[in-house]
Amino acid sequence: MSIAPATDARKPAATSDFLPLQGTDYVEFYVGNAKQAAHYYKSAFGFQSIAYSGPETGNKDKVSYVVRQNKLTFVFTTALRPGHPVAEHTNLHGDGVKVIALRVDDATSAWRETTSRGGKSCMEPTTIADKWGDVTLSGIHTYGDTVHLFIERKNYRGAFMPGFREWRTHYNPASTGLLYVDHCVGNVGWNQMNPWVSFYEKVMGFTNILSFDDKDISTEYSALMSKVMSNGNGFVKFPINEPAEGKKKSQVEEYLEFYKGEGVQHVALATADIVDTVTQLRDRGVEFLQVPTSYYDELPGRVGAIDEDLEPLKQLGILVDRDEEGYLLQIFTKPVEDRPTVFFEIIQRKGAKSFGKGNFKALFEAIEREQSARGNL
Ligand code: TYF
Ligand code: FE
Repeated sequence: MSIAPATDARKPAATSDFLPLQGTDYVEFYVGNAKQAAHYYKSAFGFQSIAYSGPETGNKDKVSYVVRQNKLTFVFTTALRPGHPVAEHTNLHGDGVKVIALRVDDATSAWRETTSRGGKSCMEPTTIADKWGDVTLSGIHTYGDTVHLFIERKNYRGAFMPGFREWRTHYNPASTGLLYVDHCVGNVGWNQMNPWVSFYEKVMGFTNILSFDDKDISTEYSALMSKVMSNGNGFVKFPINEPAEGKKKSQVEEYLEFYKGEGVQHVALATADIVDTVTQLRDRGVEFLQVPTSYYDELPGRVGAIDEDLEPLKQLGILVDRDEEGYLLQIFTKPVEDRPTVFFEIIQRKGAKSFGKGNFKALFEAIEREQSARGNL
């Protein structure tokens, strides 16, 4: 692992930041059945109903449900007809992340700055309006069929954005304490990590804040390389993984095979109380990767004193890692689709800005056990 000295997430964005980002506005999933997906995320993850778009709101070809928990907004979209681009997307990829939407002050400037640096447009700046105000959107392509939309909301007062109506229901399961997107990880093809690192540097002005090479990760375990890209203020972080040659088939290769290309591998969701959050998620049926209990025998020696009691961490399978600035607690769900593709990480940072390198061995062995059970190792 190497930590590049240039970027400090606490520093204000440099004046030269040509793409100031306020954070993740929403993550949109293209799915086979948005009604059921929204229900799953409400029931299992504790999201609340926010907005709906479909035939009743004048959208004849597709349906979208918007759910929210604190600053975390997910959109689930499905096609109503075969041949629709959303249907083509789910036919090829299965359920997956289509849009990582980023909040900006000026979506027109974001589009101009990124496309003039080589970003491929997927949406020219477009302003949509209703009686609650207007929202300007623009966007560029990133890896695979994934896109980044730039969302300028100014003082829009509606439920989500024009085209959506408020979604009210009596079914409102309690929050599980999920707060915001900590990072979104992309899996890219062989030798594609560095080209995508350059894309985030040149087109979006991000910097490479951490790197994991195959020697960090691949000696005995599922081989991959990873570089973490961050925007200037550190609110948006995109690790990029590529497979590496190892003794076994890389988990990244398994993903690429089943997703039929590059795409989002995991979305890390922040919590301020991981023991409580994971207890609730588990009670609602979310399945997590498990590490051997020996992991907890070695933990005190590896990370030293932490605020949390060891026993609940062990009961729940929560992992801990320390860096120069503090420590973090994290846990990974199993893939949330039948294809072994997208999964979630639940993360609580206590000062640490790293990504849990000390957990890679235990984590990747747990992933390998799942891969092996699927016959894909
Ligand atoms: O985002 C990260 O870098 C950590 C670790 O396939 C990680 O969550 C890296 C690769 C991977 C699973 C987790
Ligand atoms: Fe992660």
